[in-house]
Amino acid sequence: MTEPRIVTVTGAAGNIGYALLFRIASGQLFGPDVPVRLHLLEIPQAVKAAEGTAMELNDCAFPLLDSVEVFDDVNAGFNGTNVALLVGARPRIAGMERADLLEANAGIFGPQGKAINDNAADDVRVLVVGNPANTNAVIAQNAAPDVPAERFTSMLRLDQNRAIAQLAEKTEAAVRDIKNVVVWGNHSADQYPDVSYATVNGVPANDLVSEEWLAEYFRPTVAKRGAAIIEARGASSAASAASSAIDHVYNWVNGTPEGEMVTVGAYSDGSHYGVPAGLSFGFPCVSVDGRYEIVDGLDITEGTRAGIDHNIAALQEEYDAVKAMGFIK
Ligand code: NAX
Repeated sequence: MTEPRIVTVTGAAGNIGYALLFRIASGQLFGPDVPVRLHLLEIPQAVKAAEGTAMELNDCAFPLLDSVEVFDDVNAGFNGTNVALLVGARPRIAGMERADLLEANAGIFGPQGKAINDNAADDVRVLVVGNPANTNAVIAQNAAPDVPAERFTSMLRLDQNRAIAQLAEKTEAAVRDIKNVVVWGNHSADQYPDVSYATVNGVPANDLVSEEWLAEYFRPTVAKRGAAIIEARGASSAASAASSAIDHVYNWVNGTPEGEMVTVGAYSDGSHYGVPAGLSFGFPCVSVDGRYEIVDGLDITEGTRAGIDHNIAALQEEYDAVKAMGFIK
């Protein structure tokens, strides 16, 4: 057994929180030898519900769960945090403009970033799930000048997993036989799911599927999957989002398998694929020695270039909007 790790989950009483917490407590976030201490951070109105979830977590008698505490104070909630999963966010309600949504969420992710800066462990790793995830990650990162910028990530892994599932179905392959699917850019319908580097049982995916299928079915299906889930379930993706958050952090801490890259909403320092500095952008990454590194030098087709550029424009617009509101220096 190693030292227990503190994991803070915001929005712990929400749908994703409920699907996520039990998997963390059972040891799937770090592995079977790492005990966890869970901090459940909520807004005051949802503390009672989070306490109910804490009771259930205790009732599971997970051998790796050392403690569960519920907080509504950000500084206490992030005290000593090794992994922060920022799930809670303000949803878009009818009549809300995009600018209102960005501002409402900046008011959440700014203070959370500062609280992480001031209270979390030196090795803190942050994954932003709450939407708009990429820009929320930028806001949190800007409020945390003492934390290395690359420790703030946003979640594109669900998009990657959705893309793998579609490719597996089309090629009648097992998911485990598919490697190196990438989703560039924004966790929104703007994203660019890309099979240029993907293999299916070692065969290039591009040899197995047509550009017509990619353009007319694959890319729109993956990009609009969130809306399709809402339409079918009457509620947004929860278990699949939680599962992808587990994948993201597990690989970050334990490494990516040899020869495989995964998609991370990673901090751009301006030196990769023409993405401006400061954006949180879906990039192909490998995890080496506990750090996600962007994979450079991939051949970029004309189609991929257009997809990347489209996402740069979308994310730069959000960045400029929150900067004009004063949330980014
Ligand atoms: P829910 O509405 O079920 O839960 C959100 C929870 O966050 C609520 O319990 C609420 O009280 C809490 N919360 C709100 N403000 C908070 C704050 N300041 N501090 C702490 N907690 C706070 O939403 P859920 O279905 O769990 O989804 C959560 C977020 O994930 C949403 O923004 C959603 O859009 C986003 N998603 C992101 C995905 C991704 O791939 N990046 C995919 C799934 C999901 O759509």
